[in-house]
Amino acid sequence: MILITHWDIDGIFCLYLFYKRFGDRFKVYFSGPRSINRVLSKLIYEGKNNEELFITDIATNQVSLYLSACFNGAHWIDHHEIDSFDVPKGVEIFIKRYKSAARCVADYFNLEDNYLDIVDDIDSNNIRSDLERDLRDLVTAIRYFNPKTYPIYFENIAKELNSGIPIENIIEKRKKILKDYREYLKKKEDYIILSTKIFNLSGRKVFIVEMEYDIPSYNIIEILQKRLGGNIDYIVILYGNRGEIRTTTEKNVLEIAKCLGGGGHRYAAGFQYDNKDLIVEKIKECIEKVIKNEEKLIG
Ligand SMILES: [Mn+2]
Repeated sequence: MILITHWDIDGIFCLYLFYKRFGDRFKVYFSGPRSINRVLSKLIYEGKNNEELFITDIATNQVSLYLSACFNGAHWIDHHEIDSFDVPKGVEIFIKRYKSAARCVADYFNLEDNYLDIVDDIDSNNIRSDLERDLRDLVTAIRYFNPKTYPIYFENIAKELNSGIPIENIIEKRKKILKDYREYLKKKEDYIILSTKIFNLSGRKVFIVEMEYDIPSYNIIEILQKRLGGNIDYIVILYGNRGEIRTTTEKNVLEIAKCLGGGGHRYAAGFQYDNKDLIVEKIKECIEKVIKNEEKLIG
């Protein structure tokens, strides 16, 4: 059996639930929506497709569904909204609109778990405690400082969770890397502020941040809120060839992402782009268009 899970906190908790359900009788790989096709192709090329496959917390695309059909049964357990796809024979899709994929996994296998609320909070960007923030930033820090070897760290965290070690101890053991990451963020604060353009579009506050560094949107938003204060209706963060859209006022950002050819969730969406020179204008156009449509609906 093979599990491919997302390389974030939700993906790690999915892995933990698989350990809980199956012990360690399976091989795990980490991937994401932009690398899933490559990972599946590689596994098929290496002849590993005679195994049963589970994929968690990674949004499907049509090609990935076809690739997963080459395995000895494939199961997608996820919470990302998808368009209607052609689902090939032997492929099962289990998608529920929960806040985390971990909750979908728990539902799928009928497991109870005390950590699901924490994962829901973190994955839906609704951090409610220092513990949740530490856990989120720890996972980011591990990937940032260990871009090649992070799977070993993530597997160990999931195994420690499964052996009953409290989450506080799991974080405490790795507090050095968390501290280093927070110091790194502190040094980048001024850069982030200087990279932010502020607009008022149809009465809504819009921040567009052009980033040279791969700092996650949640860290950027916390820095912007701390330094500039207040809520932000739309935050668009540009990473060179892809953008992330977020809101701190529960605006629907999915429609804006769709207007830019992307997708995601209502409060967290993304898109890709080629032309750096045109993208800011295009984003502004899409935001204006979406606001106009919303106002039309309200009447
Ligand atoms: Mn997720």
